Amino acid sequence: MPSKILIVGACGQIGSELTFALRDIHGEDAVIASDIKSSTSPELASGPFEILDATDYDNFKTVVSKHNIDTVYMMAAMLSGTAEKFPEKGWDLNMTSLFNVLNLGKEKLVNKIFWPSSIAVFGPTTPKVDTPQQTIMEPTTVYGISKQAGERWCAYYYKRYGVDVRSIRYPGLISYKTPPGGGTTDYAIEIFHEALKSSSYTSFLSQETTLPMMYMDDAINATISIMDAPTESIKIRSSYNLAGVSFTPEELYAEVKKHIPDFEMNYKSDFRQDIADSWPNCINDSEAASDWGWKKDFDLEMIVKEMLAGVKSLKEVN
Ligand code: AKB
Repeated sequence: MPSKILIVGACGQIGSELTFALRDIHGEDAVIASDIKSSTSPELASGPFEILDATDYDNFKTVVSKHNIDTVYMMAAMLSGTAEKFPEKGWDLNMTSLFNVLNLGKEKLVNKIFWPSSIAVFGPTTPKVDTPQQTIMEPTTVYGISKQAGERWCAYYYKRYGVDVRSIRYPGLISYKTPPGGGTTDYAIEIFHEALKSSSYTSFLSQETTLPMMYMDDAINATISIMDAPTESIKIRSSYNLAGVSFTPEELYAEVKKHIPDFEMNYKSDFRQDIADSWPNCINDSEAASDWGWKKDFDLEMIVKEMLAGVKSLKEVN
């Protein structure tokens, strides 16, 4: 049986688009989508799909053996906002699922692993501007602590057991195909849906909160590029900094308003403001560029155009 790719968390914001992209490259049958619940997306369900609880090692192992899996993209995670509401659950899901996939690598049941980290590994003591790859990391959220610890475990499993695990510190990701699940950067997606629905939006982050963001196409491109890169070019085995474009809610509002002139934006910060304030404004990703050729394509203007067209097309279908 030819070796295959497994996406864990395929119903999520990144997992769904990664599944479509990898199926385009390798063919539908070569990419097994999996999630803890069955998919409501006919597109996802049109290819092979497994119910998989990433915190259950035996369940994981069975799916891996059944499909002769070579490569796992472990995308299941509890994001920053939700994990603050359920700290122990967040820690348990994020760490147990990582250990399970790393142990599959250690047992040589899979050859290559992708695991996502995040800008949440940084904290209030980290330099906020041009945040270096190696710097002070004192995250103050459960999500950030789990990602920082996870990075250290990835580096440990690579060094000690030779597990080929690769990782990226994603900024806030902007996409329209699948809704995000409980992140601090979700305002930058909600704004498009509300702009088209009611011409007004109340941001849960203040107008001057600058955060690093990225369009999903760039994120998928980066994910596939790091996994396709030759082993010797992956010099960082914790996780690579990755930058897209940094902007504030106010700047995003101004760009959306160019397309929807009567669009109104209000601001009412909630608990996610503290989280956002602890993260960097913009990231230095020169090592991803020099080690495996990372380069972004989408700036703010392009993101806004693509998002408005994408969200509109969803509304026409529904
Ligand atoms: C979140 O807001 O929790 C995520 C992230 C930056 O990792 N989008």
